[in-house]
Amino acid sequence: MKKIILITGATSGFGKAIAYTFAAAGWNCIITGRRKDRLDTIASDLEAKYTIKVLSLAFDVQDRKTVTDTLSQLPAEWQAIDILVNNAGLALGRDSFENANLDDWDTMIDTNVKGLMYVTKAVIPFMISKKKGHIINIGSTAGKEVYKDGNAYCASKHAVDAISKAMRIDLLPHRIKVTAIHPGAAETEFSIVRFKGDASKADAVYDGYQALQPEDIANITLYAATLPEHVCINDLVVTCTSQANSYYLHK
Ligand code: NDP
Ligand code: 8X3
Repeated sequence: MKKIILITGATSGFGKAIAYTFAAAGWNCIITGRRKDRLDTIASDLEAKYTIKVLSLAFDVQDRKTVTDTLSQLPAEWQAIDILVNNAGLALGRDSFENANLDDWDTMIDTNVKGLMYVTKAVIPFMISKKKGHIINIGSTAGKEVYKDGNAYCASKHAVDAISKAMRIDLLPHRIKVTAIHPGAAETEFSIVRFKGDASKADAVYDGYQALQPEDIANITLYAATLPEHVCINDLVVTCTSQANSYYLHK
């Protein structure tokens, strides 16, 4: 029987690369995100390229009721989820605390923290009934060190780090593995979203060095997901070779 992975934020960046990498490895994929058109295109492409099935579910992870209703009513053949990748997330703005926008703060915390918790809470019952499962949370180097003007984004990713530790303890009796992967700078749509469509600001983030690519994180996710049953990578910080941590990037 094919294994099932559920990936949030699969319309772009890491999530999309994770979907392609797992599909190529023969996993059935549940892909989610808000942009239904992108989900539909990706689903058709994956099913055409690989001998797998794809279920696409368009929802906003911030919407607690929709998340809960959609996931608790998954078709029976999709309920035996082996891996949940909590990847949906974003940064909005890069402003000093006193200048930052409260709506941006709300969106980051509602998406990166509360959304991750809503999705996980809805998926855990399926894993508990199987007495196994694996939750992979995409954190960030921003969840390890706070950098200037990172305020709420860094806080949200520190929360992902803490929530991952909490899940690992609480879910231990249910044999659910919890892995947190914390990437550094990676070339995705992240910066164009953060800078609200300003392509020159977004491009400048990746100028002068070779940043991580989505496939790098997808391959690492597949590695973490396919270790023997008794082995769990708990916490993994991954940067490109030019980056040491949130502060030191050699251009
Ligand atoms: P992208 O912008 O390329 O992808 C973000 C994904 O999240 C999209 O698929 C988007 O889908 C989804 N998403 C955002 N908000 C919501 C929402 N409210 N509900 C549902 N889905 C949502 O960026 P990345 O691939 O880089 O980001 C993925 C994760 O990696 C994020 O958690 C980010 O914080 C983290 N990260 C990124 C790094 C980087 O440098 N790129 C480094 C470290 C961590 P849609 O818009 O269709 O809803
Ligand atoms: C994304 C990496 O350094 O822009 O999480 O916060 S950073």
